[in-house]
Amino acid sequence: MAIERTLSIIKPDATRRNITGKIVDRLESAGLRVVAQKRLQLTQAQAEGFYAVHRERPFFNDLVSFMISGPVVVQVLEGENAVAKNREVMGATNPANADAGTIRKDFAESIEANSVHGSDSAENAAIEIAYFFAQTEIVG
Ligand code: RTP
Ligand code: MG
Repeated sequence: MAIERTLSIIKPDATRRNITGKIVDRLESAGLRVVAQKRLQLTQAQAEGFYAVHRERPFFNDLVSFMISGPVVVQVLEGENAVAKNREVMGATNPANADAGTIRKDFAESIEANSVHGSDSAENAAIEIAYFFAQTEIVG
């Protein structure tokens, strides 16, 4: 199996509730390793750039406002099939549809304030990792 890297973001609803450690525990317990991590207050421009693919979606402005409403923790996760593994541990976008035992089922507040982001493909993971991290900041 391929060792991959993926970008994870612990969103402002989770930093606000002081549950970043609980979320990292779920990721590590699933076999994902945190090989880079920093806490950031995103600017509007950073959040808009990160979510540029959603620019035309009706929820775009609300999403950007939410993502700059407090600190986030951005992480690079490494492990076997890290992209799919992380998505599995996160659960469905809407916590109402998320499987039992997933991060979003257990911690998300709503479809928007859903506690975590995870890259949706290996290709996007590479782009998203480079958006936040220099190579020298990633220590595997
Ligand atoms: P993410 O990108 O954050 O990992 O989440 P995702 O792939 O499961 O969901 P995506 O469709 O990429 O949407 C990105 C984020 O936008 C917010 N959202 N709000 N109000 C709404 O209907 C709505 N739909 C999506 C969520 O924060 C979602 O994670
Ligand atoms: Mg997405």
